[in-house]
Amino acid sequence: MGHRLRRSLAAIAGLVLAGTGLTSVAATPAVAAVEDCPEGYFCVWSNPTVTGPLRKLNKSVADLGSWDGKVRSYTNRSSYFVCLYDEKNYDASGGYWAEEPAKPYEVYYEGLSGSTSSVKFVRTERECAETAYPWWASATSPRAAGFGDLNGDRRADVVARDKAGRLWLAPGDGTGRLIGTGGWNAMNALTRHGDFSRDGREDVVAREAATGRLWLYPGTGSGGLGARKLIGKGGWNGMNGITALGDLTGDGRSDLAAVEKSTGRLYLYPGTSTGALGSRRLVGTGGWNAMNALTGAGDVNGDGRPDLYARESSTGKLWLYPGRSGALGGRVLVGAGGWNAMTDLVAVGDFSGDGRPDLAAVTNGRLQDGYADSPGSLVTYAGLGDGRLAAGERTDGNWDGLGEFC
Ligand SMILES: [Ca+2]
Ligand SMILES: [Ca+2]
Ligand SMILES: [Ca+2]
Ligand SMILES: [Ca+2]
Repeated sequence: MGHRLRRSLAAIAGLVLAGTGLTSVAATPAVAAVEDCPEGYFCVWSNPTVTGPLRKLNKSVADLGSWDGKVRSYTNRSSYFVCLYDEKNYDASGGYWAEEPAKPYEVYYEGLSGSTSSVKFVRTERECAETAYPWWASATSPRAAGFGDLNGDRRADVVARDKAGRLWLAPGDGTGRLIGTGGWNAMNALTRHGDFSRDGREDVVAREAATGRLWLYPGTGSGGLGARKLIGKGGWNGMNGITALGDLTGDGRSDLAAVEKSTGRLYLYPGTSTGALGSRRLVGTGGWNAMNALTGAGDVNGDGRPDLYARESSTGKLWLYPGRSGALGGRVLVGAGGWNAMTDLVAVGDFSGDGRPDLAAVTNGRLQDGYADSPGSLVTYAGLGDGRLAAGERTDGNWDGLGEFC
């Protein structure tokens, strides 16, 4: 990666910025040059003090041409991350720098010699060197699981929210497709498990942070999402661990579970024929605040009822709560510890291709297996059919720099 130093304009110019009402020093030529960069642009200068020839950019340039290696200082007034590559054609292998959006009064130096050969505008930092979506592979399951598959091809799909608030479908062949163009950062819970709208297609449920409302985004059956429908008028900010978990009540409709923060009680919200949620019922009398992750992994023990995995925050243990008729049975330990090293637990059905539901997790960089792990590694756990999981396999290391998964 090219060596670059970050300096605020005030630091290099020794000034209080114009427009703050505190200006007491006349602008120097350097300040005038920075202010020549219009809002919405990424500007580069050929001198290291924001002076000399200026080039204004508002779109990616694969080859800077006469400016190749000449960029000595720059500022970003665009709303994009700007990737500065040492190689042409956005080749990250030679090193790059990702500049944050909208830092209009910060100026950056390239050191004694410029090294930038190409510049790319992207929405999220990870796109400087990676795809916007995570790399996800899933095998075709011998039978439809009834969940985890948004496009009906019997391959488990992952939905990923990126840092820019877009939603991506990763259908299991290593590709990704945009299914939500923006605004998803307004949601602070995402979950999906089967069909709520009664059309046989899997749906997504999301909680809106500002209002505590719960929204149903009906799946189109081809991987996309249709117009949303309100299924919870408010109060959902009082709940933790909102988890679609499948049909626990046995009426063929997918249900939702959530923990009431004030009491630690686990409630089941049964799906109904209208797509709305029915009256909640108590399925866990207390203590559920001790859990910091819930996931509805499907029928992992093969008795026909959907089950729930929960992670205990104080111990990092993973517990299985087997589904009963409209209730949960006594818990069984399936992970003796270490699960706090995971940011996300992703349960999207069978992705190993043996018909048994599996579990995936994304590391958060905490200690794992006795050594510090890097954040953003995907670890997959094949379901054994009796609720237990095979040892985790590290599958891909590029699940970092993303938001939530479901
Ligand atoms: Ca699929
Ligand atoms: Ca549906
Ligand atoms: Ca079960
Ligand atoms: Ca499997």
